[in-house]
Amino acid sequence: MFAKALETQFAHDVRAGLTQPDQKSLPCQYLYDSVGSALFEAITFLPEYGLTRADARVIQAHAGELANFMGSDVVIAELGSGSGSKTRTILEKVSRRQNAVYYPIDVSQLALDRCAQDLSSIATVHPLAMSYLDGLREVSARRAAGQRMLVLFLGSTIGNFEPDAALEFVGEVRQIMSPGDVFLVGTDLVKPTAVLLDAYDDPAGVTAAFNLNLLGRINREFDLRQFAHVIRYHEEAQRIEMHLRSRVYQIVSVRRADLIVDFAAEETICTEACHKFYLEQVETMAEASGFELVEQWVDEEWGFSENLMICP
Ligand code: AVI
Repeated sequence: MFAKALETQFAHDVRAGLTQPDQKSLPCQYLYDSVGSALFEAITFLPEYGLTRADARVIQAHAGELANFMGSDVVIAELGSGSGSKTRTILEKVSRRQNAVYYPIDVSQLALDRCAQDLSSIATVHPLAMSYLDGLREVSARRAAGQRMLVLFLGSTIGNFEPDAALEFVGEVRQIMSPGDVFLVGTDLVKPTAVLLDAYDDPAGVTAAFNLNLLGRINREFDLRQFAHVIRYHEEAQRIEMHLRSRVYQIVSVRRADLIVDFAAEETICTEACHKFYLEQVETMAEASGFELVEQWVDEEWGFSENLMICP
């Protein structure tokens, strides 16, 4: 039932995105099928893409402080767990004080299975195959009276939301949380354009493969050689965009979405927007959503911050 609902949603989103009159687009969450997730993991090892290593450094440096701040009766929820390697450091510190209870929340059962396998030696893992907000409601409902919740949203996934949607999302998270609960949000910071262009258009072509795989996953009738990976940086919007540019005029039939779509030569599909932040903007977002920002732990080497927000 869950798989069928996801397939219906997928077909709907593909049809809606590819029939937009001005700029065709596809939701970036669909980049992460099993091939896409493996390619993303490879991206995190690229010398040009420092974001994930910066995130891990910040967490490594401050996990002890975070565990002390949370005290000894805490449940941990993570929105989009990925491979869970950064979370391991936090769980290790928490497990020195209590049995660590961890709820990874993800729509990908594959990611959840891996995460549970990797982390079950240090925490009691309860994977939730749900949307972020439904999963968080579930964790909040399941916790015992007086237990604090630590919600992790690492890796700057918040940057893949449009700014209004990010604000709305943080506000919705706040509504589910209670006084004393903590939200730890990772944000990639604004940095020189040349660094960003290399990070999202690496010379080995791994990001290009990650981007092109989206079309392959939608429909094997896409000829991936007829599309090119393109990166655009919008300085004012503080946003890197990934596009797929059609090399020629072409018509493609997308059966899963009950759609026949044509692409002009040079026309692009926008597949992802990655917003970069200034520290003050994160503070404004936290406060506008009803959180109090208590810490911003910064990795100066790459330009990344983990932002600790508490529910007053
Ligand atoms: C998952 N997300 C934070 C990555 C980013 O940098 O916005 C996704 C990514 N896209 C291309 N490279 C990495």
